[in-house]
Amino acid sequence: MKIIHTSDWHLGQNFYGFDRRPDHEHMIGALTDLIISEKPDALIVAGDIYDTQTPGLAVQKMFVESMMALHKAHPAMAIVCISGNHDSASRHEIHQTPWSVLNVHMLGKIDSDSLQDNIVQIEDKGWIVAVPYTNDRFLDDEFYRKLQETVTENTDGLKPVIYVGHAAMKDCDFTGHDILNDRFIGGIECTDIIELGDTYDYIALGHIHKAQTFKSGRARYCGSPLPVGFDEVRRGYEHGFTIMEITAHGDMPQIRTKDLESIHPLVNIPAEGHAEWASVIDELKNFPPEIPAYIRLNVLLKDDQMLPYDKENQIMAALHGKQGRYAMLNPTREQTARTENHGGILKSMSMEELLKTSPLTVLQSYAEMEGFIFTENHVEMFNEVLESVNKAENEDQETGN
Ligand SMILES: [Mn+2]
Repeated sequence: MKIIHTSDWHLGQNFYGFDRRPDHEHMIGALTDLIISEKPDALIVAGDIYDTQTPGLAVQKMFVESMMALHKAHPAMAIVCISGNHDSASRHEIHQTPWSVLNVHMLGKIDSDSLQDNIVQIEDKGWIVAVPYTNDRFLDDEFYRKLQETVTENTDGLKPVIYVGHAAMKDCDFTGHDILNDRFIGGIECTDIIELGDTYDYIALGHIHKAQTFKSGRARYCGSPLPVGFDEVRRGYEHGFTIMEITAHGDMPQIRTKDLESIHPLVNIPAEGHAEWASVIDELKNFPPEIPAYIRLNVLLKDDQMLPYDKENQIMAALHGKQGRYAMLNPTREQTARTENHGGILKSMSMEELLKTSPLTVLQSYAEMEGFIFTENHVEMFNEVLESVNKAENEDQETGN
């Protein structure tokens, strides 16, 4: 079985007032070409099709036309498309019936009582188990065990079984996602991939925009084909599509990637960290005129320095005659920048590392990132609170509560 794995298109994204439609059309064009040359048995779209739960009509039309183009590129190919946290699960399933005629499977929900409905058979090749994003608490150990049982009952044990999901997995590289502000982080919305069980030969994931393979090569986030934000172009972030091939149940999946070059690259000035206003404007003046980039300016402010009152004019003058477009200013106080490395440690931490870090260190890093200075007094107060929390917990355990 050969599949192309993609996710996190975020169609209709309002990007600092710019219309990303040309970027999305270019992405769909590249995917169409890839399907024509690879002729996969299935295309997997692992959630976050749209950027919002109520996409505009023109965006919905673009989605329908895109899916038709992808289908026509190789009509024998099945398409399995699940909803993500950005999509509306109900809206996702509205046209499920007509789509199914074209071997396009739109799955927005999963029901414990009819799990077999989410198992898509790829004729003579294998199965795809489609699990859309859900924040329902019923997705506990029992759910995955029940799902595995249903999969075993409905498959032959010879052909490969692929799991498709849209979820945050523990111990992944969350670079580009604001882990301290995103609700799903911190263990609350994180799934331990072990819970899924060993039935699946390849776990095709969406949600995390940084492409990465884990679980000894059996699980992969394909990543967003286009950078969705300016933090997704730093530190070796790659964007594109994943091609996976596997012959029999138990085989190792063979994974390849196809890079996608965005027609409007996202550019940070400076490329890493922050720089003072004059130096940022200089770099902007020297920016190659022929690159139609969206640009973020990362400005460092010292002491009580303010941004210049005519900043917009200076930016426009620096960009004069260039194809690059100014998207946003990202200023930071020196205090924050100086301690950014501290917060940076937190940002690049795996979930495992984060859980091993002392609560005080986590709080201090967070406070410093927010520009709040932690004094000895605060440390003392925090330790007092922590002590009483620990004490209460111990007492609970002793009394069996
Ligand atoms: Mn996403």
